[in-house]
Amino acid sequence: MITLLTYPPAFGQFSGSPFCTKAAHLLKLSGQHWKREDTLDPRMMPYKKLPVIRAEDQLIGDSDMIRAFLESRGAAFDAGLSEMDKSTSRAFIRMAEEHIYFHIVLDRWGNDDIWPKVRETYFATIPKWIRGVVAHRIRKTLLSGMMVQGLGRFTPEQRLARLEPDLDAISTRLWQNKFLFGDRPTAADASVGPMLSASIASPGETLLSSRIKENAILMGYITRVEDMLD
Ligand SMILES: N[C@@H](CCC(=O)N[C@@H](CS)C(=O)NCC(=O)O)C(=O)O
Repeated sequence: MITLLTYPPAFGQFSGSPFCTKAAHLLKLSGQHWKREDTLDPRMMPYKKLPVIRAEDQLIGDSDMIRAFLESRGAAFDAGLSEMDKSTSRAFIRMAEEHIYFHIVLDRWGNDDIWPKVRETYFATIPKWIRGVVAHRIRKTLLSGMMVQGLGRFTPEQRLARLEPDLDAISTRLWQNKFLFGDRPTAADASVGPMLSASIASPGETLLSSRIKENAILMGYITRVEDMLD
């Protein structure tokens, strides 16, 4: 039995972290037996991040490495895809995880209206008298990381303009398909679906969440991917 070490559910999602939700999708698609174990503290984990899986006393961190581990056990997430589609899949995964994800971070941690709700959810187990100080310190570190990454320097309007082509690219693939590469989910859906779900699940309206909610194709896709974890 594989154990997925994950952040707990938040904002109606499998986890407050779309990467943990991605790992849950990969596990489900792999057909392996698995269970979840929730934690809020990644400090003892490989790379000090979640998701992590525990399999036969081995800890495997990072969702890409989790994917590789499951593939080494026979999972074929992209079975039937052409080499051309596999290369596009790679690019879609990177777009979701290395671009859309950081907009979610900024929407949750950088938006002064949304932040208080995020703080009270993510840091709920920290005693109230110290919660504000701890959360503020982590928020400051994270937002300075976003300045280094670059997206933290843009206005919400400029950020939406950068997201539009990504959302168009995803919608285009879904125009005639239930999932990104046809009628059945593949590895790209395990990454793109949770990033879109997390984008609309942040506790408050943002330009990104409104933009996605206006798009019936994206909303239908989000529901289909979320349903896979039922
Ligand atoms: N590249 C990693 C990203 C995982 C990640 O960024 N996890 C975040 C939550 S969404 C985390 O655990 N952050 C804790 C920290 O940075 O201290 C993956 O694919 O698993």
